[in-house]
Amino acid sequence: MRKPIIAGNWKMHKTIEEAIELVKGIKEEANKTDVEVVACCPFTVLSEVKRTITGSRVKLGAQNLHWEEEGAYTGEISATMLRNIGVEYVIIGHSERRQYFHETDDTVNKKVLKAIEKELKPIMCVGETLEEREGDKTFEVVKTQTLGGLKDVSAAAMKDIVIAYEPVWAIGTGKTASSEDANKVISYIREVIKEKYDDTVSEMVRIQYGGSVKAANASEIMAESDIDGALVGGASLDAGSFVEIFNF
Ligand code: G2H
Repeated sequence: MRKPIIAGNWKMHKTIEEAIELVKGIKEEANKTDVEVVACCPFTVLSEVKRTITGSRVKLGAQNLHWEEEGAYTGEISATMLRNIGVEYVIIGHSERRQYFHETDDTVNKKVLKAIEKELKPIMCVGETLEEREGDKTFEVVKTQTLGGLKDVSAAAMKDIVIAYEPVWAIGTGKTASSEDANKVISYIREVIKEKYDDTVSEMVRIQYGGSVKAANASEIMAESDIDGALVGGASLDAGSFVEIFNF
């Protein structure tokens, strides 16, 4: 049995005051559910959010990290720094990072390996663009991204890895993949994991769907057999809507 995991990806939103208000609005409800609830916040609010969620079941997540231990990397944040302030999850390779900050399967892989080494749990994102989907390349793209990101990742480490399938054309656009289509791609990712590892790993790994998830479509998405959770952007910025989503 895979435990459902609903993660909010706040992206570049929320001041400290706004962040505290948001997590105060979700933590009590999060304590009543068996669903794993994660808030992936901007670096600047992580400490305050950590303070606010302490004693609740909400887990703390970041949205990026650098793969080096430390050094002259102006503007970057290391895995050790994230662990130091109590971060448990970290989003890696979100399509916005691939698109605007030139992240590749190779850099995603370096980040995943460093996160594992430092006992952070990666939420590794994969997904095709509209052009790739229309060119019938969806399966090929998600396979390449999944295997590229998981290069040299051991079977044992897979228990702490979450994969997020986010079709790029569905992100922030209001368009959602139909839940059946999303389930088909996610089942395929599970097949890819099975080929690389084995049945046990493939049955254990949690795979989320992301892309315009909201209260109105969460239950339908979560009802699919291979979908174990959601990575939620816009709809995680409001406590009421995020609570409705994780109470799908
Ligand atoms: C996809 C998603 C969260 P949204 O990026 O990662 O954002 O729900 O706004 O489409």
